[in-house]
Amino acid sequence: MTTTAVNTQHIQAMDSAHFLHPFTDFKDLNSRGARVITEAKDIYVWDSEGRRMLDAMSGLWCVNVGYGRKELADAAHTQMMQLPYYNSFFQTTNVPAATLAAKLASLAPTVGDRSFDHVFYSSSGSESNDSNVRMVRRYWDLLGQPERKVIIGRVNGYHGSTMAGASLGGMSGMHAQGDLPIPNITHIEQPYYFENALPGESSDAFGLRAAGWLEQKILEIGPEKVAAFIGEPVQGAGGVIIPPATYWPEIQRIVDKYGILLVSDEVICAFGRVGHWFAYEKFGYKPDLVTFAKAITSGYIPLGGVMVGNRVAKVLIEQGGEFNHGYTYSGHPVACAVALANLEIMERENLVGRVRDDVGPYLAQQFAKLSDHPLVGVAETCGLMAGLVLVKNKAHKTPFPSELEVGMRCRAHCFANGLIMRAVGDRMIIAPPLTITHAQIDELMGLIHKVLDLTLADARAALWMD
Ligand code: PXG
Repeated sequence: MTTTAVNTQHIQAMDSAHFLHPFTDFKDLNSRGARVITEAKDIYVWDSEGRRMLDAMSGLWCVNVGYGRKELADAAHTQMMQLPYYNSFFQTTNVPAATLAAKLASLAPTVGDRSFDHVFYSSSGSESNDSNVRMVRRYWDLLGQPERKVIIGRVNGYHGSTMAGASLGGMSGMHAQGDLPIPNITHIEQPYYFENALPGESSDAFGLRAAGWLEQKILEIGPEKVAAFIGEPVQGAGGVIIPPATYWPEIQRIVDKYGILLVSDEVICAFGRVGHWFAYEKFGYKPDLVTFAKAITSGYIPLGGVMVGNRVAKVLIEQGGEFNHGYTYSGHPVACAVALANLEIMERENLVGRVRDDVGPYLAQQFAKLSDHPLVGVAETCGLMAGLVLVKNKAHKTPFPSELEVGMRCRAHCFANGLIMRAVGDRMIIAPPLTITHAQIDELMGLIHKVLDLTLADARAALWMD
């Protein structure tokens, strides 16, 4: 790959002077200068200094078909020349938006009495979750139960960064800035076995106990006031927290018992990440609303939305009248055309089946070997997402004091060695493109072993290890 000639310092100077980055300490970034990414191909990205990095995060959990797909660029170009934009507000539609809605309805599995025949479009995961709040409230109003207002989310869940998205999520750092959560949103503890299980508790027993926190919360609030529960099938931004197998079926039993709506936020997990088109199928539950974004277009262009299950859709359509909610870009023709081309690639290359039956199991097998590393307390995968925990005492799985920022040190070694892997505290996580080959997984594992060895050497030199 030939990198485009870019004057790094010039870009960094403009960036520092004018671009306020998301989730960033502005002053700190300005003191060092942003990394300038200039090109990408397959599973690799290049920076302006010509350094190649294996992108084990698919951008930000998006680029499921990998970088450099001409078909997606062609789909955008063709659609832009034909109809670059038109709104879908005033009894109007466009060909890609209607076609994609039908396609998504055909891909979303029916479970039990729940089918997904309808889509509400937005441009991001955050907006989609705002739409969820609007639809959930509208649903209960229309059913004559306006007192059902409370939505329950989870600590360390991530549902976006708008007022509603950040409120539904359970990130304490976000809540601390800006008086969040907004009223009528509350949280239960996450199903994180490594941190929250009792000594000697089995994973299955922990899963049931963690789901039970939902029932406790519902009873504490009063079931007649609870509107919905929202959760990610596997928490992504929270650190690839994979729930025990017993967790979701028990959540389903509880929401059914109290008649509350279930929202599955699949912004990360849908479109093959866990080996299914939609993750609720893998985990055995039947949501009413399913949030999607990111990989619907493999991140090539912004698009998000909500799959609206028949329970909610029926009420909104038959009893609702006008729904006073929507976005300029709801059903954007170019974004929908790119999504259609992206889904076509995924189908043609059987990327979902490949994750389920081939590269997912291969990654699981290779990743499990990391458990032998002296620094690793736990190493686990789900499809093509994986997380490992860095610990100071392997036998007792003792964490490092958080102020040592061992995860950030490990991440620095990643960047220096051509690997993009995220640190969430001391949990290192990956979610590579679904196109990754066995040889590339081997390359990835070699890099992970290398950065773990370097981090271990640092921790030993600083006398941090037990
Ligand atoms: N829901 C989930 C489950 C997400 O992962 C959103 C909603 C919000 O999507 P938008 O498109 O509004 O960003 C997300 C986004 C990270 C990280 O650090 C993860 C996300 C966004 C930014 C950073 O892992 N996920």
